[in-house]
Amino acid sequence: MVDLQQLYDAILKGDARTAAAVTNEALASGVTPMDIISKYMVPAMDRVGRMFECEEYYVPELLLAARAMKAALDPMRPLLAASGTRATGKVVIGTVRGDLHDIGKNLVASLLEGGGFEVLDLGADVHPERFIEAVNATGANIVALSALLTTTMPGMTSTIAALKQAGIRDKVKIMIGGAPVTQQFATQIGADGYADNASSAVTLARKLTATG
Ligand code: B12
Repeated sequence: MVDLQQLYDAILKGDARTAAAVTNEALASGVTPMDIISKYMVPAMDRVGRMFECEEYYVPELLLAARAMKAALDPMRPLLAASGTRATGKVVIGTVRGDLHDIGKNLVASLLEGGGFEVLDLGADVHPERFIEAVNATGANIVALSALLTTTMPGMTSTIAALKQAGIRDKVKIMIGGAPVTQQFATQIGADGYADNASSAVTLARKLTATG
């Protein structure tokens, strides 16, 4: 029986090899990606966040934990994508300009794929113009924006303004998220929806693309 507590500990210690190995073992023994993500990976990253806040961890430890998260997420991607039904919509997702945090955004992207959406992930530190190019190139019907810093939240406002300026705001639904983001902020900047975690992001994306 695989001990998933080891995955939690590996993320905490920034041990990417163990994180990947335990995840592979868990998947092989039939544990679902959603259980691994929600019961072990997200709680581990939350703990890392708290340790950073009380100065037990510094930026190098955060980077190692982020690398371990990625190593655990990678073997799950094909499974998440395969579990999806036919494409229900196209999503362009990215972390806004100036912001390098991509762990939560990656989880949202993977779960959207798992939920049957076609996802183009533009990465982190994405300029508004890049979102516009991607929407035009793919015909996406959802733009998903992530921000983890209070100082980069205005990047969401300017991305929406740029989409308006380019004449494509009404062709897409815009959903936003990230730790400092709130429903109130979403309403204030004219986004179409907000979700506070990756599973709710999938529910929201389905709601936003539902017809009739
Ligand atoms: C890991 C981390 C880093 C890593 C990021 C690595 C990476 N590849 O992502 C590194 C070391 C690079 C980093 C750097 C910095 N960080 Co940092 N970081 C964190 C930390 C500890 C965890 C973030 C995380 O991954 N959480 C786990 C994921 C799963 O949660 P999440 O991102 O919130 O995502 C979930 C939801 O929000 C939602 N969601 C996310 N995106 C989206 C998008 C959509 C569309 C939807 C619907 C939902 C959604 O779903 C996700 C999954 O459930 C947080 C602390 C915290 N408690 O959040 C600080 C934190 C965000 N960082 C902080 C700071 C200050 C910084 C730095 C400025 C530090 C510095 N002095 O250099 C730099 C800034 C660099 C930059 N320009 O971006 C502050 C921000 C303070 C603020 N209020 O603005 C925090 C809050 C720590 C703190 N308390 O001080 N950081």
